Amino acid sequence: MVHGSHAVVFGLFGSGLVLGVRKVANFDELEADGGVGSLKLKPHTVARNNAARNPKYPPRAEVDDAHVFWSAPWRDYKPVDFTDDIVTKAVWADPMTVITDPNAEQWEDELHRTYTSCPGGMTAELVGRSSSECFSTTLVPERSHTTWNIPHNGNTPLNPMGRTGMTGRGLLGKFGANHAADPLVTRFHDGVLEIALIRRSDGGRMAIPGGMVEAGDTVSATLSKEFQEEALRGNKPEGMSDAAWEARCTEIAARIEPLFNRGVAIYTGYVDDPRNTDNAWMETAAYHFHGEEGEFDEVQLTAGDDAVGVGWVAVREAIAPSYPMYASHKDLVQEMYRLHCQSHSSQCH
Ligand code: RP5
Repeated sequence: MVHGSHAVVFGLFGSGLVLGVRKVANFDELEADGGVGSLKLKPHTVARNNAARNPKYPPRAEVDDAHVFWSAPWRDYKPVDFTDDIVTKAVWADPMTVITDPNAEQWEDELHRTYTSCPGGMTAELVGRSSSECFSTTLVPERSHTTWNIPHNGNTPLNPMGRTGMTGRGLLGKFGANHAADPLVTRFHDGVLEIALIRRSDGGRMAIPGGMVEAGDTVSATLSKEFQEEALRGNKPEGMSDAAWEARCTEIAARIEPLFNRGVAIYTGYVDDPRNTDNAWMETAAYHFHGEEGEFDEVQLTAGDDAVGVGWVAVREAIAPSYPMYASHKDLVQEMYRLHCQSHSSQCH
């Protein structure tokens, strides 16, 4: 059974915005091959790395390894405060009342804010252990009324993975966990196991074509939508009309749709995203979709030279140490490869 197959559902309920969790029926029947939660835990490093920061972010305060965890006292910690203007104005972002008003309606429903990270926060003892010991496979509330399940500073959530050198929300809309979905789409093509990757515009690293779970969407819908939007649709062949390309994309989408109901869960939980701050962080649900029946043979993502934004990349190349990938994406690809090779050893050489 798939563990952790869940949908994050946002919607208007009564007077307030609520977030609920429910099983995605068509994922429940699937074999996960024991995959979720077997990554090794490590404290965030990308989010503390000023050299790899998001182009819109100012430099953060330096945080050394010994001071990452909240359990390590640091009286002189002076994080840089940064929330991008776009976040303070956006309708998709939290209003400030979430942290200024302990009785803000956003906190009233105990399912409003959920997370999948370590209860009580990451500690040094957990480093190197299996992520299943830390990340829960179901979403739990960050706070139920006055009881917090994560570190917090007054009414403000604190990053369960510890200090990042920055307070505020940066470019993230939600205080606390911001939920994403990452589709790892592979094919075995000309004797090579390949994965669909995009080049991100915010820093140029290669990445899984994932995206935020938006209001009203489920994880499963987001996985398919993001693959189509980020990897497929941007590939219109030169000279093809918009209408012809739209028809082609619709035809491909219909062909691959069944595949997106047969995902293998790779990981759910915290990701080491460069946008993370002390008060807002990314979590993801990563699923693997392998085109076993040649579903992607004809899906020509423009070949992966440096100038393009998307391509089929050999998995072995993507997991090489020298291949720069975004956030925790190399870990996710490595875990997918490990699991896939258990059942498809002839594709892994
Ligand atoms: C990463 O950010 C997730 O793993 C996901 O790939 C991505 C979602 O953010 P956007 O691509 O929507 O910016 O942490």
